[in-house]
Amino acid sequence: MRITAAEVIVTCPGRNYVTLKITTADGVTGLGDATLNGRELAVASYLRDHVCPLLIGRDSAHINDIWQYLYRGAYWRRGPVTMTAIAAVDCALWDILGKEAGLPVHRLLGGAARDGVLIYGHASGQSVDELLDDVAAYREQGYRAIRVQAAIPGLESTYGLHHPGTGATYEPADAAMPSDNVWHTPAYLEFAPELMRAVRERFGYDFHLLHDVHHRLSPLEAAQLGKSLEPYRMFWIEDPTPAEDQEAFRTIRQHTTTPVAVGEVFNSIWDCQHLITERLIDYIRTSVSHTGGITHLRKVFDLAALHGVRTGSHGAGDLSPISFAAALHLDITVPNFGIQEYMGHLEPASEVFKTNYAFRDGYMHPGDAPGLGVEIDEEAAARYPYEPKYLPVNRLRDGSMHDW
Ligand code: CS2
Ligand code: MG
Repeated sequence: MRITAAEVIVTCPGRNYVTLKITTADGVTGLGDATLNGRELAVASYLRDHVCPLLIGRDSAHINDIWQYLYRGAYWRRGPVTMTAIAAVDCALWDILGKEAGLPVHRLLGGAARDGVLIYGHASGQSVDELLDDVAAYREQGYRAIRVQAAIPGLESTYGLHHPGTGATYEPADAAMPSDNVWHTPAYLEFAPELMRAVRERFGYDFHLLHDVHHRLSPLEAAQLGKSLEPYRMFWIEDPTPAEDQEAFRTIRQHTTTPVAVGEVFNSIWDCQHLITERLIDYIRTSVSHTGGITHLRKVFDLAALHGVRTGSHGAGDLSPISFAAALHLDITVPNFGIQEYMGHLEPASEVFKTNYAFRDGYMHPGDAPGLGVEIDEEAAARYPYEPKYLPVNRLRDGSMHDW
């Protein structure tokens, strides 16, 4: 059906989200998540100023042609801003297609290949004891997979810790200007095995244990970490070394059998092609909202399936409920599904985004509402104006820039 409107909604219910709403001549609307943490306004402008005007009058059912038009037509290809904008258009068009067909998107993608989508939650603590209590809380909720992060003794800050009192999730974009964190790798390499040993000693091995290194090690340090964690049978270590140096992962592969996951900072199949075809990783974490939407992410997942790599998509709280819903529709259909991150969303996000997905017995279910199954309350969205927020930066103790 002919596209008659394309609007960008920027709102901050607990954190900033950018949402694209496409409307067709028969009044059907589709939603896409266009949130890029710390660079939200760049994507909002890319959409408002350079994409939305080009959509008016096009056929909303021509998803593939619109994807190619926006990708090839920009001349300046790939990159997080461009591919997040294209992703938002793509997901909104899949949403419309499902609504017009009266079917959930997972049915349009060939239907469910599993009963539910295995998810992992984020346990963290300012101390090992606090972390262990958080793991216990996730186990009691029925989680079958849990990521663990804890404060590193001797470091004043580290990645992935709930801010005390915020409950089951956290938001790393914590200030109107980037806050400075200080990192020291030796302290981390000393602490990580102790942390995993404490988790396994208290809870055993009947749940998946994950950990996010968050880009901070050299390839050889990452190999050392992987080797030191082998006794604790990790489900994966994530982002062990900066992801753009794809060949660096061969060093890790040569030294350890600890599985490796990477990809949340990637935004196209070309970013991860070498890692996948060379089998240098075990899970690809590319997300539906930063990697060109359902149309492109399917291609990444199909390439991964050819090379024994499973999916493990990014699902942090800065990917909106629309993105999470779209991820579930894809996750439940692909043959090489691995796991889906679910960090939850800070309130009052649920005032703005009305969702249909549901958590049962450690698995998520996308639901059977037509399309993606998410609606936006624009009046509620207007009550939460954009707030400038940046992700932290990391420096080493000598003051030199490092990877956050
Ligand atoms: C993290 C994210 O969820 C993860 O695995 O790497 O929390 C990441 O730090 C944020 O999405 C960045 O905005
Ligand atoms: Mg991560």
